[in-house]
Amino acid sequence: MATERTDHERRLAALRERASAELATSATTEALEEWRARYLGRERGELTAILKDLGKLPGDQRKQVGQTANRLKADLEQALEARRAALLTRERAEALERERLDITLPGRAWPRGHIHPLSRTVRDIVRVMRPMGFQLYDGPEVETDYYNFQALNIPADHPARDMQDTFWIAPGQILLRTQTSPMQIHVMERMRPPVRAVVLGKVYRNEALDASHEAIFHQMEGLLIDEHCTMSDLRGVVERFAREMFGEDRKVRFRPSYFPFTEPSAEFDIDCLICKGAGCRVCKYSGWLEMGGSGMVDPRVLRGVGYDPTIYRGFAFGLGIERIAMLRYGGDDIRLFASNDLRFLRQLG
Ligand code: FA5
Repeated sequence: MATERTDHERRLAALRERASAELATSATTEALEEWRARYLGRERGELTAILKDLGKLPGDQRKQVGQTANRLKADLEQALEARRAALLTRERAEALERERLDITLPGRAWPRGHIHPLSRTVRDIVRVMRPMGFQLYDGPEVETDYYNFQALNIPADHPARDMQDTFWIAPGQILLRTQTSPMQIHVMERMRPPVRAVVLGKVYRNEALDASHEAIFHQMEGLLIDEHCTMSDLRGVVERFAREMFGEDRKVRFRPSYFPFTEPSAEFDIDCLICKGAGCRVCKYSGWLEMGGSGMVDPRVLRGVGYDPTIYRGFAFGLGIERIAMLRYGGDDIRLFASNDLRFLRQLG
C-alpha cells in the first residue's frame, strides 16, 4: 500500500520536475501552448490522464494522490500564467526596443514647391483682364484650317501663311493652332456683341528654336467688340494691361504693322524694364521690348461670323506669355520654361 502511494507520488514529483524544467525553457507563446497541451490538455495532457485514472485507485489512495495531483495541476497552471506574463513583458520590451524612436532627431525637411512662373503669369494676366470686364475662354489646340486661317482672312494662297510655320495633322485641313486668334472666331460665333474675351493657351509653330523661339509656347488673346470702339480703346486696354503687369511707370509704343485679320494693325512695345529706355543688351540697345500684335478687327472677319460691320467694331491683341514671364522673372532662354530644370525653377521661387 505504502509502496503504491509512493510510486504515484514519485511519478507526480517527476512530472512536476520535468514540466517545470520544460516550462522554463519554453520561450515563445507557441511553445507555451504546446507545453499546456502536453501536460494539462484535455485530450492528451499527462496530468489530465493521471487525474482521469484516479477513480481506479483504492479509496484512501485516491484521496491522497488526488490531492497531490490537484495541487500539482494548480501549481502548473499558475506557473504557466506566470511564464506567459513574463514572456509577454519580454516580447513587449523587445518590440519597444526594435521600434525605438529618437524623438529628439530633427524632422525631415520637405522642400517647398511653388507655382510655375508661366502659370503665375497666366494667373496675373487673368487678374488684370477680369476687372476690365474680359471673360476667360478656352478652346481647342487642334484646329481646322478654317478657324486658324480662313476665317481670319488668310485664304489658302495668302502669303501671310508663311508668317507662321504650321504643324499639319491633315495637310490643308487640320492643324495644331499657330496662334490663339482662332478663338476670336469661336467666341464671336457663340456670342452676340458686346464681347469682351480673353484667351490663354498653347500654340504650336514649326520653327527653328533659339533663346527666344519655342515650337510650343503660350499666347494670350484679347478681343473686344462693341458699337463704339476705336483704336484709342485698344490703346487704353493695352496700356492698362502693360502697367498692371510691369509697373505704373511703363511707356507703351504702337508701331504700324500688318495682320490679315486686323485693319489697321499695330505691334506694341513697352520701354525696357532693365534700362528704362536708355538701351541695354536685353532690349538690343533699342530701349523698347516687343510685346505683341494688335489692331481693329477686320470688317471681313466680322462679316464672316455674322456681325454687321456697319454697327459693330472691335479690337484684338495678342502676345507671347513666355516672353512676358521672361521679362517679369528673368531668364534669358525661353526653352528653360519647359525644361523642367529645377535649378532654373528654384531661382524663380
Ligand atoms: C500673332 O500670333 C497674332 N495672332 C497676334 C495678334 C492677335 C495680332 C490679335 C493682332 C490681333 P505673332 O506671330 O507676332 O502674332 O505672335 C505674337 C507673339 O507671340 C509675339 O509677339 C511673341 O511674343 C510670341 N511668339 C511668336 N512666336 C514665338 C515663338 N516661336 N516662341 C515664343 N513666343 C513667340
